[in-house]
Amino acid sequence: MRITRIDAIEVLDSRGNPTVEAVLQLEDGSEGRAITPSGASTGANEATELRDGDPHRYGGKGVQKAVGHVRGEIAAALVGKDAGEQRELDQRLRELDGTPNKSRLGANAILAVSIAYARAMAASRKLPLYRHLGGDEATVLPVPCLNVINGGRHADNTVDFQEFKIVPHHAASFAESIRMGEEVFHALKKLLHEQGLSTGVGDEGGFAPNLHSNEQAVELILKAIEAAGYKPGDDVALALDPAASEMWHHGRYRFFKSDQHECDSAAMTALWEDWLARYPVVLLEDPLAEYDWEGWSALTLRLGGRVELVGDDIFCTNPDLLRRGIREGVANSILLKPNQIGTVTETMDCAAEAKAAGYGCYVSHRSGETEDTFIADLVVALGCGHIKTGSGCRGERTAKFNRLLRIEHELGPRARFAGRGAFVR
Ligand code: 2PG
Ligand code: MG
Repeated sequence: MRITRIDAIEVLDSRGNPTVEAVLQLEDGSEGRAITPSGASTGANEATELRDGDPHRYGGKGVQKAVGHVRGEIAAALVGKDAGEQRELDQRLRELDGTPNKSRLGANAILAVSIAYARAMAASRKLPLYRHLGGDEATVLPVPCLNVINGGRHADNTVDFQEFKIVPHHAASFAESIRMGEEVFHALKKLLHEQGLSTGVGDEGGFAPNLHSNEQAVELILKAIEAAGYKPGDDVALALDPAASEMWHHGRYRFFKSDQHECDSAAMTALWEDWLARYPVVLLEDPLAEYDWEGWSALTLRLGGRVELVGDDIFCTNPDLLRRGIREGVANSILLKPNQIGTVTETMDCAAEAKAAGYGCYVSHRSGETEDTFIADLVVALGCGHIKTGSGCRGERTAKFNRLLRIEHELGPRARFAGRGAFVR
């Protein structure tokens, strides 16, 4: 199947920053379109998001160069050719770029083309995307982890930790799980309102009130779970992403938004051990910084049997970093963000390596998102059982939930909800 057209434009993400949209057509008329998301609390080893740096456009954040690379070099190399399987197309894109971190053409340009190709091929095969990527066995719907309180770099409040998530895992279906999640989300809104706290939302749609401590966020959520008629832990558990790399300050952890106090890696680990004893937490992402490999190993040894420990910044969806983590006993799960590595194939390969090593895989959005729902299909294709894609509101977040609701409906009796078993330890 030959590629007949590749085009791109600059569109907007949920923070109002420009990003790349690519569209790709095949000779049978099938078309695929994709938009690359964008992170704020990015890992140091992520593939390069190419920005123009021209202060006169979008404060330097324009992506005209990346768009130009899609329309120019990438189109010139691929249009008129049979690109073969996804793996071949992605390999071609990597060779064309020629750098280890996709810094020449930009991972934002490359990923948009990679996903657009997957969509075009799925359309050509007349298959839904999850099935095109995951085959007949792609029938597992994930537990959604809703980020209902935002802090850290994602909100303008006094909360240091970035994400406080609810995990409605005791449900018969994805649809039921989402309903439970939304009920808790609305109960939390009511509770915040009653306590005179702000119900304005942060970048990922979670509430972003000023609180007197990080613990208060957890306490409020536990109350909301009960107010919605559920049992904390049994029905709805908790997941956290403190995004500890953002707290890293000269080898220590600084509580940079609340009281400015600092502690070392051992004290941070002790804090998490204490929280795990007090709160029904099933997943802890980036509990330590990406620079703290030793601390991460020690923490994994201590807490790995009790909770899913997800490496986001420390792995950056990168197989080399994941391999180091497996060797050094770091984490027991990996966060999968396609734009951290830059192609569909590399993202799926990373998941396969993680699974082979007994690690969990947790599919993720970025804080800067769009209406693109690729990750919803991806999580079903991988069958890895849990996803984070924001809170209970904001269209760019609910777009992924809505896509998963449609997939569950389409699968009918074949659909299986991952439930509690989705979390490794
Ligand atoms: C994270 C993400 C997504 P960002 O830290 O896991 O929630 O944030 O996209 O800003 O890196
Ligand atoms: Mg993270």
